[in-house]
Amino acid sequence: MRTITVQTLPHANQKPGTGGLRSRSRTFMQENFLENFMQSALDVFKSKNMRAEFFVIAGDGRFLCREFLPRIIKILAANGAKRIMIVGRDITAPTPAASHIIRKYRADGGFVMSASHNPGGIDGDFGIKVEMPNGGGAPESFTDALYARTKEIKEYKTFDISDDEALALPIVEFIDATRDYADLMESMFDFPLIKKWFEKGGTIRFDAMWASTGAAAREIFIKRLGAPGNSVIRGESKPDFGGLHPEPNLRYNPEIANFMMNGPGADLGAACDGDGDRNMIFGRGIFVSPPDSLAIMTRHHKLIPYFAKGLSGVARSIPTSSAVDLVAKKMGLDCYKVPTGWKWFASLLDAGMISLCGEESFGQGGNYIREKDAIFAILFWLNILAATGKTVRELMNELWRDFGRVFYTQYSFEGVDAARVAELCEYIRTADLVGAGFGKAKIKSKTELAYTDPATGATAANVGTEILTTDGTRIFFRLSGTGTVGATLRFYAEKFEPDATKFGVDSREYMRDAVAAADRLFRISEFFPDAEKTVAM
Ligand code: VG1
Ligand code: CO
Repeated sequence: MRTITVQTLPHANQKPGTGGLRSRSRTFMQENFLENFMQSALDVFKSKNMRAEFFVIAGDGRFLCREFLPRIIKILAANGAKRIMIVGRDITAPTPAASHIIRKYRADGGFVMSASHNPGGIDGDFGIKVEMPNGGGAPESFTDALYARTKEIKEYKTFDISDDEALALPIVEFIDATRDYADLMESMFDFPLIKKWFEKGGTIRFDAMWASTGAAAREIFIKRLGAPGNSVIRGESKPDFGGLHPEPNLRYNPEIANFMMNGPGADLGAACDGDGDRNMIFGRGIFVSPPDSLAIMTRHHKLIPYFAKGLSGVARSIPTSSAVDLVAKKMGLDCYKVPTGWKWFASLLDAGMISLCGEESFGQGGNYIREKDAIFAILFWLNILAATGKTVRELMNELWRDFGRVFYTQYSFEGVDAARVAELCEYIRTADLVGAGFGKAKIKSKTELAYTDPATGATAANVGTEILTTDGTRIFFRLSGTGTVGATLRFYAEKFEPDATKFGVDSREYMRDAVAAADRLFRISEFFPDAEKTVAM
């Protein structure tokens, strides 16, 4: 095989964010953009003395996945890879399935071609998640070194062979994208019990949003569990996700929301994102917020065969509401709070400190892999429904009755002017807001949060700003790290409500005054007079 060394010039903006490197597809199509990033990643593996011989390559099926596959293979091979395992011939698999395969086959790491919930297609986004031997995203120590490397790269190694020859290299093997993953799910949940629940008429409506989970969902829900044949919708994989923005929340998936809230509905409604790590859950006429979903999972974990012996601890991201804290406290479980990004859970999972965790952005997962997992979360719910015989609404009512309800809302200003965002952040950071009015209440504290990982000692600065008020509202605010245009600001607001007569109120309605007060406090209409507010929940 002929290894060649190609001269290259650095590309700007190859800094990985919350979940890998993301850019416009057209940016990724620039000469050597992909090659520079891949070579830099491999250089970091080597500089950190990590083994770099066996890699898994996966993708969520979006535009460029198939085209980039042979180019990635050539670079890995030219850099000494001895084994390359590809998840599915069509490069369409959920990220959690890739995480499982890295772990199961003990690979040295992996590359997942996905920009997750960002739209796909030539005018959409592309991305690469760099995965570690634990099956989780690279920590900041790795991505910082990777970014530094991309700024000085001068050459990369590749094979001088055709794309077809690359795919046919003897070190390349293709494995079934669904089987290992479905087997794993079957080993964790009570499939016979869920099967009976479907036999007795239980129904699910699962929306794959034309992305990566359709095949796994059909295999698991319909084939193995016997759900009705029409349970999976938008289940074919399309390179541009049919033009959808595959982000399961109330803003970007009004279809499933409408089907579940206004009928005809199903016993369980769910949707997932582009790469199958996020999920949105509904019962008949009821939306379950992700923080509440994590609280329910924690509360009922003993019903899941895999968790029957108990949890070592739980964790949530800092922007997630405190609903799970209340449950964990009563159950005597440790509850950790980590910065945004699944890698912060991964180190606690590696250390055995937690076995279940979740973030507000529609993701939960456990210690069996190192990524969040949509189908896992949906099976968790199915298992609870089947084991208790209760409805989603009954389970939610019980949660609120026993612990109180933590009302929660999340909204963003997406792709706004980065310079204005910098000004706003500076204003919030420097303004003396403590004591300022907040509706009928006052601001009690304003804190810039930093974090030290209790397992590894790794630190994170700029986690976000937390504002507490005298009426018990918590506002959290941070910059997104997954956008590809301008800057995206995220706001999170929660308030604990013990009064049962108020539990039935819609959370966006309940939080309306607090959001209006926060907008005034942060002078949002001055900074972003025209920006649309994206309300996720
Ligand atoms: C968002 C979410 C975060 C999630 C990340 C990756 O990040 O807020 O919770 O971990 O996306 O999700 P940000 O920085 O834009 O807020 V995904 O589904 O890659 O894998
Ligand atoms: Co995702």
